[in-house]
Amino acid sequence: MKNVVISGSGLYRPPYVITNAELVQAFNAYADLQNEKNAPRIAAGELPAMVHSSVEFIEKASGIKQRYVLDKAGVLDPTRMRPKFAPRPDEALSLMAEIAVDAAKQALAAAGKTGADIDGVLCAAANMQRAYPAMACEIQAALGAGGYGFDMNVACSSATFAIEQAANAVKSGSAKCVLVVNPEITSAHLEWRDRDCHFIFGDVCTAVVVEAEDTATSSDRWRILGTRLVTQYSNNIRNNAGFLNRCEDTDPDARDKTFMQEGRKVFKEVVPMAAAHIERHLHDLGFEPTQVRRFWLHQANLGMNQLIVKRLVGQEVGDDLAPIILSDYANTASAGSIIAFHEHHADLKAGDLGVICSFGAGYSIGSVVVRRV
Ligand code: CO8
Repeated sequence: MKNVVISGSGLYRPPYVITNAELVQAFNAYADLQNEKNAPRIAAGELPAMVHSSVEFIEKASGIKQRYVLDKAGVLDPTRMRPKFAPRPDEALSLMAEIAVDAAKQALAAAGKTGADIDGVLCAAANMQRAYPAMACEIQAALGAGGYGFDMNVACSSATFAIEQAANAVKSGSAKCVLVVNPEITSAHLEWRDRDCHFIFGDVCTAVVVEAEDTATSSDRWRILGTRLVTQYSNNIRNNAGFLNRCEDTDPDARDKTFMQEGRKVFKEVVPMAAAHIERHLHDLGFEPTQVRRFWLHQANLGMNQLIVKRLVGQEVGDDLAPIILSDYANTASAGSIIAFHEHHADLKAGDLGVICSFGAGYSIGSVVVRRV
């Protein structure tokens, strides 16, 4: 079996930042408008009044301080509360493909490759812009890549699950050089009108190049020592938007057609699952968690990441062992652990061991154990 490496990564960062203060101001203005509109029903006890959000709560509960978005004005307009994107003609590059191509070109440049070197494109993300043709085919064409492309969705674990598919394709010889790209336009599926979750997500796109070690020319190579995926069905993170909605005659704007979660349950159930998963994966590869130089974890909640690493290494650890990027980016679904890897690997030395691990809806957990070549 060939050795397989991650030989380059890229990150597209959207042009706009929304701070917690800006977000809370817009949410509170929306809540005031709703309360005014519904005043008679609230007075009659038919509806609860909406309660204000708070910057202090958001930072304390999640560690998130700001998020990047593709559209700011629509999200912060208290009469709209969602991004506004102009529809594009079928002949134009679609929005998801546009940000994917940006991140992909950076990853290709880092790996010393061009689109022509790519013979597999996996577009892996928590949401796809359309049903078909696959986003991956459009991205493949825009990059001038050959081979094949397909889309895959395992929510927040889409990127790690795709890295396993890419590594297996290279190992088996069905592809030589695979691009994994994660365009996460989470702002379009976040319920900005729900106080419990309006602060959670941000937009971004990440990309990595996966190829055989013997074709890699980049000086920045990470040998994939092993990948492990697991899923366990749970309704605690759910979104019922789908192609059957119009046949069910349901309201497309109903609460269940955007992101919903039981955040407390997710926290309690996923922390032990993720810690045990990483520990077992490392053991099976002959390592102890204390030998890991860096954990690039999914970025959903600061406390969650601190607890997972504490379970693994037995003590409180700082940013050096498990870097946190969600303070700047918020939860970027499957891109979170890849942003952490992209921004925080340059200081590691040859021989250093690292773990990329995602966890999220499904539930789904994916770990990728790597060593710097
Ligand atoms: N401002 C002020 N107070 C608030 C707010 C707010 N915005 N929201 C809630 N509160 C109040 C509540 O009303 C409650 O008050 P009381 O105690 O009086 O009832 C109190 O704060 C505590 O509320 P919670 O118990 O809900 O707060 P937590 O401490 O549990 O924190 C979190 C909430 C931050 C959501 C936390 O539970 C968490 O982060 N959990 C983990 C979540 C997680 O990991 N989710 C993974 C989802 S990511 C994923 O898989 C991707 C899915 C696909 C993405 C699709 C794109 C959109």
